Amino acid sequence: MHDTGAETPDAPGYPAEFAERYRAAGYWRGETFGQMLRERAQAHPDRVAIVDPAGEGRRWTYGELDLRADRLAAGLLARGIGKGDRVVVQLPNVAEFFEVVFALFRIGALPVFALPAHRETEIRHFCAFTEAAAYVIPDVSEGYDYRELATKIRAEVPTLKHVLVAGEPGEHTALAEATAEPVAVPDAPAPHELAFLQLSGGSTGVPKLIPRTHDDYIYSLWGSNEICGVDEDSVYLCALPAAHNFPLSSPGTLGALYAGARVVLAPRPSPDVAFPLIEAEGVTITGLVPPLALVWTEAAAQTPHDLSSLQVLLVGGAKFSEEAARRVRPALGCTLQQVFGMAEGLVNYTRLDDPEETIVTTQGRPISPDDEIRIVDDEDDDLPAGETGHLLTRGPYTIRGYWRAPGHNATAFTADGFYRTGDVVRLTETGHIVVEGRAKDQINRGGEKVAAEEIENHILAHPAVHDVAVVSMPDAYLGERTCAYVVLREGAAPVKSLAVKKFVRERGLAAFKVPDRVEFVTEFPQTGIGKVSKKDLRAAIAAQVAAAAAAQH
Ligand code: AMP
Ligand code: DBH
Repeated sequence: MHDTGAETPDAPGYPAEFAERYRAAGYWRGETFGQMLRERAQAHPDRVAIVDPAGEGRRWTYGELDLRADRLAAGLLARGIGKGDRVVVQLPNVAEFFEVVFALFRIGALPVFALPAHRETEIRHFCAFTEAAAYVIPDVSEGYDYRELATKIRAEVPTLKHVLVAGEPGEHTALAEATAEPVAVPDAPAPHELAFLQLSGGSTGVPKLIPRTHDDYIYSLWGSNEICGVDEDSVYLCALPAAHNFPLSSPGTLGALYAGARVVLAPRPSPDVAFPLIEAEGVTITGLVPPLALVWTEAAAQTPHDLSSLQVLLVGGAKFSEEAARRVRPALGCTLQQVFGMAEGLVNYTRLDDPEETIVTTQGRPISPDDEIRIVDDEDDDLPAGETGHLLTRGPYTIRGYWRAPGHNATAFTADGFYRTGDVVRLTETGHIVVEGRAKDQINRGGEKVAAEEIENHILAHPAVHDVAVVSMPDAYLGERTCAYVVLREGAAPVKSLAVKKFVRERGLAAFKVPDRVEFVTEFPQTGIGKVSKKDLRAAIAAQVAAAAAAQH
């Protein structure tokens, strides 16, 4: 009998007393993803689960998804992939994403969720660090051939024995060829065990991995479903990249499948792709990052498509401005739900019946009555009610530590297990959270997180660069963009801004991590104790951006 959470030598689990409490309270239902899909398929085999409009258009029923997951699970087992093995999954919004992750869930192998934008440097790290046994890719997507990337990574990472391709496999193995007649799974995962590793946006040199259990994640799904009104009649449009924690779980595709609802996959989130899908499929709910929510709001005014089925638009991943939030209901005719979440756990929503003022001015309140929220000063002392400070949290679906990161965990969590979110927030009298800023060294580029240190390390590798500091700069569309302040080596030949960007891109990084702007300086402003003052750099670039904008008017 297991009485704790994620019992694994790789990641700190929930202490026994907390695990017991979360079970007794009914948050942890003792379900796994594998069973969950089986039960839905038995209850309503012919109901449509996944709509993938790409290509000839596919509609998989719950029965079909269940069978496909079983067949792929058997094929993976036959290839020697089993419980606890890591499998890096880098798929766009295609039906196979669900076939693959449910097959892995069933055998207890752990998907490592990469984003389609990730390139050589990130994928090499995920595969090497997790000692991945397999890597799952599309053939070509958005003009990029993932098979070539896989060939390179496979040559470099000795544990990586299998590359599975959704589509034309080239020198690798087609997913369709990797299936077998369903078998009984010898050592199926238990609810308290790990289900997958999610990525953190992070603030450190290399991205950290987030270990989530079946029990804790499934709670975040049904908790979200209740708050967002998702039931078996819902139709969820997945417009953001499916692997991201927001569209995966808030309430996302997995929440929708938990409810027995229908998931519609949008290959791209732009209105020209999404609006026809909303009309054709009767989409009731979807989630967007703030820049896309703005684009949709504007496009809705002149679209010929009928969007009247849409009841709820979730917006999160980055701060949604009050002005933009106010425009959602008039433009799209649906209820806005702000969502402030993190792959590490805690998710907050404004409620559907909150007053409009609360919906447009706050980022919501936690899913669970047992989500513990502390707002503290720099010394970890609790602040008086209503004051702005660092958000710490602990609860039934928030991790107690990153995967294989004891050193980092020692500072990322308090001694009693609170996660330091790095967000600076305050609480309203109604208990709603308002995000006021950020203490972590990260740039939030319209929901895509960029860890300053990661980019700084890459730029420092340039032979002409002596020092670098990456900071955010304000941007009307994305909220923030990245600006790299560079000090060149004495006597180095001049380097152009474009050359620095090219250098970063050629190191094989996701495009969203390439600095938007590069400024050359001879020294950095310093803080009192002689560290680089990023605060001053942010103020300087913000002033420059404002002056340039003023000059245009
Ligand atoms: P990650 O830890 O990579 O999953 O990113 C989660 C982070 O995204 C949070 O800690 C916040 O910094 C940011 N974030 C997510 N949603 C919001 C929101 N609605 N408003 C402001 N920041 C947000
Ligand atoms: O930004 C995030 O990581 C995020 C935003 C909204 C998230 O993980 C979530 C909801 O679950």
